[in-house]
Order: sequence, then structure tokens, then C-alpha cells
Amino acid sequence: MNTRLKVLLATGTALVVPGLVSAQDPPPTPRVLYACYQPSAGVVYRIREPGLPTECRSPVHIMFSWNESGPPGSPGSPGAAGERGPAGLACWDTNGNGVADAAEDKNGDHVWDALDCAGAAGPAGPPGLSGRQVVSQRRAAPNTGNLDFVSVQATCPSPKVPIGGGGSIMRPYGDWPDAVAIVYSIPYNDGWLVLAVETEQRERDWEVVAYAVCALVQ
Ligand SMILES: [Ca+2]
Ligand SMILES: [Ca+2]
Ligand SMILES: [Ca+2]
Repeated sequence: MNTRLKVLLATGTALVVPGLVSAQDPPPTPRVLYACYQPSAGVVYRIREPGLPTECRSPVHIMFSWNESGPPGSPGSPGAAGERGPAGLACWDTNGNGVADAAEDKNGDHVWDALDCAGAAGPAGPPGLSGRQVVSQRRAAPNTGNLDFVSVQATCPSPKVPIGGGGSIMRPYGDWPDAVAIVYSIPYNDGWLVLAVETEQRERDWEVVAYAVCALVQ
């Protein structure tokens, strides 16, 4: 250890470690330290500290000073890029172990992908229709000298029920019937009911056909 360093240590100079100062703290006011150099002995000694002289012990000693901390250094260069992080977890990896476990192949296709990430089954939807079919039934009106009428019902095969229906008035050979009207065409029990009447007296053959649109309602 050289003589100059011995003197500095003997006077209790504190060592300042710049790295321990927070970047957010305001820069401290640098303290000025004073010392004297004795050329004949190659010795340096501190002054202007508590318990020490305020001036050099001899006019031939050379006083000098320095700041406790130097000016800020220039910014360092950017650091190297960090290492690539581990891969994220797949949505099917429900236990998060990074392994394609058999239980995580929800659809059983031996492929672990987004298709295995479906949530739980939702609630059942509203009842739907199936087995739609149209059934019909015809009935001839009596041919009398009165205002004749006739009703007929098309019945759905069980367990189907009517979801719609209608009726028509027919004459043999396809003629248009006149003076005959449908009074009602309505759902009735498990089918569709149609009633037609002569609005004026006629003596001719005519008939009514009822149609029921049937379906299974679940
Ligand atoms: Ca897993
Ligand atoms: Ca799968
Ligand atoms: Ca008649």
C-alpha cells in the first residue's frame, strides 16, 4: 500500500459507490475535500475537516482539493436482448403441464387443438318440430233440396299434432262450385276441421277436403 493511500485511509475518507444512488434521487451536491501534499516526504494529509487544521502545516506544502463525487457519466449503451421466454400454454392444456394428456383430447380425435377447447355444453334449446307431413280427408255433401252443409276433419297420426291446415271445396270433374262457402277452417283436437255450406239452394254434388299439417312437437 503506498504512502498516499495510507494517508487517505488514516483520515477516514468515506468511499462513495455511485451505483448505490437511486436514479430517481436528486443528484447530491458534491462535497469539496481538501488536502496538502508534502513534497519532501511524499505525504498527503487532509485538512478542513473536523479536528483537522484549516490550512497546510507549512507554506511549502501544496494544498489541493477535489470533489467527493465526479460529474455524471455518459449513458451506457443498451443492453443485449433478453432470452426468448417459454411458450405459452395451449387452451387445451387444462392442467398446465405442457403435455398433451389423454383427458385433454376432449373430442377424442387424437389431436390436441382448439377443437378440444370448447366449453361445457349449453342448456337445451326450445322444443323443435320434426316429422312434418300433410294429411287430408274429403267428404261429399248431401245433394238435397235444402241448404246442404258438410264438415270433415283431417286427423294427424299419433303422436303428431296439427301445426296448420286448411280446406277446399271441390266439384266432380273439377268444376268451380258456386253458392258454397267455407264457414270455418280451424284446428280441432288432433286434426283440422272444415265446415262448408250452401249459401243458396243447389242440387248438385260437391265435397269438402280438409288438410292438416302435422308434426312431432318435442
Ligand atoms: Ca396437459
Ligand atoms: Ca382433439
Ligand atoms: Ca241442396
